[in-house]
Amino acid sequence: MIFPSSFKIEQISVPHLVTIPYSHYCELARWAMDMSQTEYKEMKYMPGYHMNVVGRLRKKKENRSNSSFAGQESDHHGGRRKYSVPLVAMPDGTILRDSWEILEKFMGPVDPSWKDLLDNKLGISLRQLAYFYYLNPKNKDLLNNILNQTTLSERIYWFFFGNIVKKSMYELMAITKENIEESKKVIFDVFEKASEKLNSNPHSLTEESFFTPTDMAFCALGSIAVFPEKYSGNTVKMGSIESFPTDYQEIIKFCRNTTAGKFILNCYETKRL
Ligand SMILES: N[C@@H](CCC(=O)N[C@@H](CS)C(=O)NCC(=O)O)C(=O)O
Repeated sequence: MIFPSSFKIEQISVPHLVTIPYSHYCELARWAMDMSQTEYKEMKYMPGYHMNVVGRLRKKKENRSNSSFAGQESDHHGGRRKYSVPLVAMPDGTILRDSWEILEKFMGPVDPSWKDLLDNKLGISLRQLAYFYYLNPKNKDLLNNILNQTTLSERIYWFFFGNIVKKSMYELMAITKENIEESKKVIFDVFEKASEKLNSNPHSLTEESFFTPTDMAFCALGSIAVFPEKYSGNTVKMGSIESFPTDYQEIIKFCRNTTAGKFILNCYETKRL
């Protein structure tokens, strides 16, 4: 394909999920829509390229979410929420504004204290960690693998503007060596907390005996720490972990070996379509 698809919200007849396809917040939204067997279309964009479409859909402030956003890590102004994905454009003209509204609409309510921890701590820290490795020029194959799955115009855009986009991503998400150490601690802490809970109830992070929307949120947002085979329902291939830098592989192997990591791998294996 030469250009990514675009659409007019007034003309759609099924929900349109707008994503940066490899994002774990977008994966949460996608999994909720897949699992609820909703008919929908996914509109995928590379960072930078997404701003035009998303900015148009979120022009009105009421279409911006109040949950975490890329830039919160660097104390960026909340106006950045204008460009946040995922969102779902509904055929009636309304917008579901973030992964949480999408999850709750299609799967049901989420435990509020887990939501806060997953949205503001785990999701942000894992994004910082993953971008730290994916954007590093030393690991250019990781990014190239993602770019190879996009349209020609996005690849051309990244060829010319990639370095500018990367620089602004580093600043926006405060991606530094020191912050990565802090992110790792947060990730391991949340995995430990989830493992403790799952050791007492192997079915769910909640009191239920089945897979709840809260569990889906933990699995999708935590997936970037364990890279399950069916990540993204195979919408995007992230590359095999053997090709990742050794220190990144070690973090993944460590997380995979925790009770929480095993839970994520198992839920992906048995529940991800
Ligand atoms: N709390 C939001 C977080 C969404 C988020 O941070 N999305 C990132 C992708 S991981 C994003 O939109 N980045 C691009 C940008 O902000 O311009 C949600 O749950 O949807």
